Amino acid sequence: MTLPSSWRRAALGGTVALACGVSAVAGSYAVVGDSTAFVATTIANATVTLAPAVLVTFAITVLGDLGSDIAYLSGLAATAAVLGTVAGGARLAVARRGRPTASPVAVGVAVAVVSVGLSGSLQSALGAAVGGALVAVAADLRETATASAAVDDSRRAVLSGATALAVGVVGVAGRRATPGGAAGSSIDGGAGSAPIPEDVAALLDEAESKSLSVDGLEPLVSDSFYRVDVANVDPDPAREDWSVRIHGAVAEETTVSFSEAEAMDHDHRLETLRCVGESLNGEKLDTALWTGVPLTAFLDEADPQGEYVMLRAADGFYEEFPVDALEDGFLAVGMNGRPLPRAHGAPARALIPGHWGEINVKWLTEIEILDEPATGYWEERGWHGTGPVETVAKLWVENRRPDGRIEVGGAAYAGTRGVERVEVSTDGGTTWVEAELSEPLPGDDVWRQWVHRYEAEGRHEVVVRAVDGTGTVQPREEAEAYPSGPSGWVSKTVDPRAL
Ligand SMILES: Nc1nc2c(c(=O)[nH]1)N[C@H]1C(S)=C(S)[C@@H](COP(=O)(O)O)O[C@H]1N2
Ligand SMILES: [Mo]
Repeated sequence: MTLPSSWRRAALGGTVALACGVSAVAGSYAVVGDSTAFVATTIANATVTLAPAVLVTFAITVLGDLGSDIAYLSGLAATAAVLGTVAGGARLAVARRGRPTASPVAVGVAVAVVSVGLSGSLQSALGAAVGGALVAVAADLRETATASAAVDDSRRAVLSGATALAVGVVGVAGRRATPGGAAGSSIDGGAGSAPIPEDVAALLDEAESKSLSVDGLEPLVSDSFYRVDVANVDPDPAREDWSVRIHGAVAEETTVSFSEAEAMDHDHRLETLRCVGESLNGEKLDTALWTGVPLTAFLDEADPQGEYVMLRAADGFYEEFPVDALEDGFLAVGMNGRPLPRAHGAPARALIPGHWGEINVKWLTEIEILDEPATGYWEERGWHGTGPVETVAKLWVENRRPDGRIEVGGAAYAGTRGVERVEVSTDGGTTWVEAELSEPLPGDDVWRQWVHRYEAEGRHEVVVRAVDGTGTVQPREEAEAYPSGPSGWVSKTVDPRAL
C-alpha cells in the first residue's frame, strides 16, 4: 500500500520538525548544560508550577524521585515539541517561497529567537539554533541516486532522526566530560578539594565516632542527603550576584550580600531535616553539619515589626510561618565542611530548627516580614508543613549477627524536643524494651540512632516508637503524609530464616 504523496510529505515534514526540536534541545544542553539557561528549563519548571495540586502531591508522596524524573522528561518533550513546531513552520514558509535551500538558515533563526525568549540566554539559544539547523541540513541534502520519491522521503526522515540523535549524544557526552559541566558543578559547588577547617573536621569526627556500627545503617552525618525541589532545574545563582533582602514590616530595610554574610562570624551546627511529604518509614530524613550565620545577625538590624514572615527563593518557592521561629534560624553557606552544594540551596539557605523541611528555604533571596498571615507554596496545595516536626522512629535495617542474634535498627528524630528513648517490641506490640541509642550529638535539633539485638527463631513482628524529650510517646494513630505528615508506629515482619 502506498500513501498519497501529500500525506507522505506531511509525515516527512512532521518527522523532520520533531527531529529539529529534539536536536535544538540537545544543542542548548551541549552549550549550557544543566543550568537555568538550558532552553528546556522554563517549560520543565512550568510543568510543576502549573500542574494540579493533586498531581504534584501524588508525584511527591507516591512516585518520589520517579515523579520528578517524569516531570522533567515531560518538560524536555514539551520543549522539543515547541521548538519542533517553530522549526517546521520555518521550513514550510521557506518551501512555499520555493527556496528550500534556505531552510537551515530559517530554522536556525526561528529556533534562536524562540530560544532566547525561553532561556534568556544567547549562548543557549545559539546552541539550540545550531542543533535545529543541523537537522534541517540533513533533511535537505539533495538526493544523488535516482531513487523513487518514497524511498527518498524515508531516507530523509532517517537522516534527520540520526542527526538529532547524534547531536543529543554529543551534547550529553560533551557536558559530562567537561570538569565544569553538568555533573561536576552540582556536586561540590566548585569547591574542589579545599581542606576542611579543623573545628568542622572535629565535629565530623565526633559524629562518626558516635555512629552505631550497624550494617546498612547510614552514619549520623548522612552519606547522601535527600532532596526535595519544586523546580526541575535548580537555580544556580553566582555568589557575587547573590543577596538576601529583609523587607516588609521592618524598621530598617536591609540587604545582605554574600561577601557581607561571608565576613560575619561563622557557626557550625549539626542539624536534621525531615520532609512532611515522606512516608512513615521513608528516608527523607537526614543530618548534616551546616556552616553559616545566625539569622539574628541581620534581623536585629532590620528590626522586624510583624508577627509573620515569608521566605522567598530564586526558584519561585516561598513559605510563610510565625516570625518567632526565625530567632533560632540560621543562614547556611556550607555543608559538611564544603560550600553549600547547588542541590541544597547554594549559595545560601535558611535552616529553621525543629520545623518540617519545607520552611528551610534553599536559594534564599528574601525575608519578608508580614503583619498578617499568608499562604506558602505547599500550603496553597493543601499541606500543613510549616510547624514543628512530629516524633518518629524509623526501622531501616534488619541483620543477622555473626553470633546468630537478630539486629534491628534505625534513626529517631523529634526536632528540638530531642529523643529521650526508643522502645522496641518483637511481639507485635505486646511487650516493649528500650533500644540502645547513639550518644547524643552536640546541637538541639539532631536525630539519634537506635539498635536492638535479640534471639528469635520464627517469624515475628517488630514495632518501634520513640519517646521525645518531654516524655511524650510518638502518636500511634496512623495517617498518610498528606496533609500533616505521616503518623503511626513503624512495624515490620521479620523472618530470621530469611536473614
Ligand atoms: N527554594 C526551595 N527551598 C526548598 C524547597 C524547594 O523546592 N525550593 N523544598 C523544601 C522542602 S519540601 C524540603 S523537605 C527541604 C529539603 O531540603 P533538601 O533538598 O536540602 O534536602 O527544602 C525545602 N526548601
Ligand atoms: Mo518537604
